[in-house]
Amino acid sequence: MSNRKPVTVPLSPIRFPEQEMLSRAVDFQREVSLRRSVRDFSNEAVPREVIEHCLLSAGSAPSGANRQPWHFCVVGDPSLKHEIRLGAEAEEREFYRRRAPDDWLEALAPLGTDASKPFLETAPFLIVIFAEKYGLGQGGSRVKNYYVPESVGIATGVLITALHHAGLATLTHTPSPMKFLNRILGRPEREKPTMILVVGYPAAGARVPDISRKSLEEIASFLE
Ligand code: IYR
Repeated sequence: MSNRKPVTVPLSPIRFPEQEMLSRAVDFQREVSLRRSVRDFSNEAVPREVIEHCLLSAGSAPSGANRQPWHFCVVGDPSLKHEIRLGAEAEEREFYRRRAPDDWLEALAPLGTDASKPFLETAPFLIVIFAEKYGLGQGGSRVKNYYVPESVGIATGVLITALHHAGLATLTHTPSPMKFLNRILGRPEREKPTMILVVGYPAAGARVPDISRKSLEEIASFLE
């Protein structure tokens, strides 16, 4: 057992009167409920500074033992995007033709997805999200990370929400398997790619599937 005392600093609390708290919660719900996964992107450039701030928001996510076990690879280079598209489409062709069981293909039918992923080249940025399986300490020793999938999942959620809040569209794309991303992007073996977040503006006239969200009663129970 460690008997080291934690070093502390004062909390900067954020608190609002109840009325304001409610209107903030309502406004936020309205805003995030407008987020949709977009598959039809414009090639219009996006300011890098906006992406940087959204990444810093993602980096503020809670993580196991504060290890912050994530790496975000921001890809804007057209030849890298092209390589990623080729790698992803090769895996996706296998997925749609062979790997996916019928029930999975049926579940995806309403979304109209297939193995063709032009948005991987059209969108100005692909943010490839890596989960750090372990860190590196002094002299290259392994430092254990904790709750890695949970931590990276939370950070990814913050990132998606921050990008949406800034007025950008995203798509969480998960070609499987994703190992090819380590090779293309030169990331070490101790980093596991978890998804490609496609970022940009929607194409003019973009349409999205007509889907609904579960009600509060379906997603939550109150035991008061
Ligand atoms: N990775 C494939 C298949 C896919 C899987 C799920 I679960 C989705 O919600 C959407 C697609 C693809 O990107 O097409």
